[in-house]
Amino acid sequence: MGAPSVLRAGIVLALLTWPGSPGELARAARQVPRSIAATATDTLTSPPVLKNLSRAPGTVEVTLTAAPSRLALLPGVVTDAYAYNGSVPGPTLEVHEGDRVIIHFRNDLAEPTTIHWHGLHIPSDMDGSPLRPVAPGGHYDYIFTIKPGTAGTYWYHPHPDSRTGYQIAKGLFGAIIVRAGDDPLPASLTERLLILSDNRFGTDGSVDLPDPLSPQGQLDQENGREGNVLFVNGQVAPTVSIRSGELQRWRVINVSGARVYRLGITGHTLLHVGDDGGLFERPVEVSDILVAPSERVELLVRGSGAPGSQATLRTLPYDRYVPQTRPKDWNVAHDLLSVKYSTAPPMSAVPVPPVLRHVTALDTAAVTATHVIVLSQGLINGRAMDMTRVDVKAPLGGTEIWQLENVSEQQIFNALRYGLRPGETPDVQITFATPGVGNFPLIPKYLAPPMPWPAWRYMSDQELWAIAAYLKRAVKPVRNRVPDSEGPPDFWASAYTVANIGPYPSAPFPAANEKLPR
Ligand SMILES: [Cu+2]
Repeated sequence: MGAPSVLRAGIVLALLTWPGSPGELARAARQVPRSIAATATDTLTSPPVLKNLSRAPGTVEVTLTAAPSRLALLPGVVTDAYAYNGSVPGPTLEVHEGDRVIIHFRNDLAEPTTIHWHGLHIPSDMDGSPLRPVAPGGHYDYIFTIKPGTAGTYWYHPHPDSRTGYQIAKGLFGAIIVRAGDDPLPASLTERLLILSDNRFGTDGSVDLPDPLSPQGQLDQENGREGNVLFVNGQVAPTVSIRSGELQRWRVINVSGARVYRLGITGHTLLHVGDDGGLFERPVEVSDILVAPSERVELLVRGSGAPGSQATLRTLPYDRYVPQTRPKDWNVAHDLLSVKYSTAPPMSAVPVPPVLRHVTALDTAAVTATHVIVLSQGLINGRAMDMTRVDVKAPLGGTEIWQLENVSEQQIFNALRYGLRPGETPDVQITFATPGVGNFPLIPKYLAPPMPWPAWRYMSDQELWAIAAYLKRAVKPVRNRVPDSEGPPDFWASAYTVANIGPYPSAPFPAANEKLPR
């Protein structure tokens, strides 16, 4: 097939986290927490874990099939869905750092699909990009090795050209957990996986995916498609148990197409211990936390309530909308999950390590290039996605600063873990550390959601992929630049230097007569 365009950017980033191993905190290798298991009073269930067919040490070999399924996604109603191995969410892929992973994938859908391993640092031909569709009835073996230092929470989903949002809305998504040999958090903690999704259904139970030209379809494009039914692991308002004084480890993944969650538990604060790039250096105490589409967070939930009491995990109001299309209920909190305290007496507090791992900042003195990335209505630097064109070439091992400018009228949720408000211009710093085409960050401190971008639903998946190709590489806000530029940046002229990056195959942008849309 043709040249992999943007992906050939071959960009891989290194982040601000170079995990060290805080020896004093290191724990026995390959310990798996008492996890993800429900207790007698939990109604929340977890997706099944993919069965490892291999007996070879350090090898995880599994089979995954995407197929149409008729499932009761809503109680009492049968929905024509898509499912991985028959379940929504799909089964969880659990691996350890260093594992060789073999996934025998079969596509039993009537349309092409792929599996994208969101956030994992793997070769591009193994990452299920739109460039490598698996035909209906076809199969593909995804084979990759989990890099050291990449422990964390990830997810997988289809990434075919133009149909990504559709296929995820139909039910194709699942969790990935990469475990560390030296996880600093006690393995004795109850660990929970919370996959947050939303969806909308017709009266006949079908997934509501309206014609893009219909009023609802246009609203979906304007705001991103939000659903009115909120699921946790495919369940509506389930219950989890906790004991007074207990410390629980929650891994949260937002697989929703557009909904931004602002999570809080009534009467509780949360210890935010990790995100897309795994554990932080230090826990951060928060009252609530924003989780954008595709983002993952790790939380420690402390059972500060009294025996027998109850609390609620809710998503709190967050205004990411333009006034004209703001949903009526945007300022209402939605319940996601009940947290029920057992009547057992409080247990003694479990200490949280003050330092989870060592994180080394990137060296800004070694920056090889600075790029201005202007995000506007469906375009990056005025250009639409083209899979045959290469937009960025980056030197292997180089570190670059990318200035992201949002000149659209909406917030853009991206690699930076927060909304990029109109006019906001953070810098991000990236390093290119893995050879190859369209590779993924060596250590993904922040990864962009390739598909479900609230402000970018105007665009085709190809265009979204173009943004992803840029922003997946974004790592660390370096500083905030004065939002002085609303016109086309002097992008290639100043940022692209042959000496640093090598010859570029197409004309510089912008040409004198090109203007960014407003
Ligand atoms: Cu993804």
